[in-house]
Amino acid sequence: MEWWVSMPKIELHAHLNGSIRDSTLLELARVLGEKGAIVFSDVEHVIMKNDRSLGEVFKLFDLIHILTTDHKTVTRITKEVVEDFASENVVYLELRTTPKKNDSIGMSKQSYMEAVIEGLRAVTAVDIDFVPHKINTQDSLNSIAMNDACDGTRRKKTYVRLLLSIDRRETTEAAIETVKLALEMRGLGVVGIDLSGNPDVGEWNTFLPALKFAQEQGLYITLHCGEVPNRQEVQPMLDFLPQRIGHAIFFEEEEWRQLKTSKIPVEICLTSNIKTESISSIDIHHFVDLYNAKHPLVLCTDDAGVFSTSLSNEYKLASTAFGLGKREMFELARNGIEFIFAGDDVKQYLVGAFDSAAKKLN
Ligand code: 6MZ
Repeated sequence: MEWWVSMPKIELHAHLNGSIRDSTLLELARVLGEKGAIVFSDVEHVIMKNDRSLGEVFKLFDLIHILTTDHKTVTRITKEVVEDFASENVVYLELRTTPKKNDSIGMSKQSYMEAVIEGLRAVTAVDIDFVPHKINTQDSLNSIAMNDACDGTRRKKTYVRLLLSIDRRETTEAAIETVKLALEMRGLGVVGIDLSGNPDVGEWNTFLPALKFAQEQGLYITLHCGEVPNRQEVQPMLDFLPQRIGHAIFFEEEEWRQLKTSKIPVEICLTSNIKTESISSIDIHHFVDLYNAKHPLVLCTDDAGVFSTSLSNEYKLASTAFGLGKREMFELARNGIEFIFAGDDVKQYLVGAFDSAAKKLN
């Protein structure tokens, strides 16, 4: 197995409906095609298209949502997405999704999220830890050591935590409803809020009341920030002091300075930025500047399905494009532990898992 696959990894920026297998999407489209709800051949080439502008990506999401938004399918895709990440040694996954309402099929934001949690419970390929509970650190470390001693027999364990996304098309009231739901579902692995959706739509002030409320209530917050040029937004977003931001592409000089001073960790999604042509070529990606400045960074997939990538592939890509070796990439992955939206007990477990993997790194 290649080192970028076998090494433990942490995924902090993955959208559920962007991470679906093509084979599943095609199967769902075929079924809807047979029912006459869509024309399969029209949809097939949209799903299989490889390069899309950012605007086209959001049109694709509207299509994906038509295919996936029923309780049974939401459960299925959650299970598959988590199993896919676990199979490439993602030891900690923060999965984000936009709770959806669809009265015609009796779906509320809450029942959508219950279907997601059902999907986590349905995972059988690995042990999933998604409900926050006090971990006995010594027992965890013993179990890592024991598993190392009898390699091959251990069941893999993946931590999963959930972030509820506010879509930029939503109203203030809808965004507040999502935050309230996140608070109600805290005991079920929901740890924070993400602001995402088409960056050309909506205004920061619309979401601010909901985000402030989330912040006051102690939920973790990550914002898509600077995915398109928007002078009105980047600075207020940085002033808000979210725990992390995603992308950080279109920043002005002063905004870079503010970001670096604030030390807000950045979720970097290389393939997504290149495929949407937000960045024209990987060698000018801001990863390099932030990495050299030792700014907190974490490599992520964004939408592994839509962009035909995987977290392992993102590590391989960064290693090749920026001339970083296996050890540097391992350190980069391990540094991500500091920015996860989970408690010290989970962090300590992950440190143990990385330490144990480091012994096998040659
Ligand atoms: C901004 C994105 C995104 O929530 O239905 N999403 N938002 N920028 C991106 N970069 C390409 N990729 C995905 O997953 C799909 C939703 O995630 C957001 C969009 O709102 C998209 O509809 P869920 O599970």
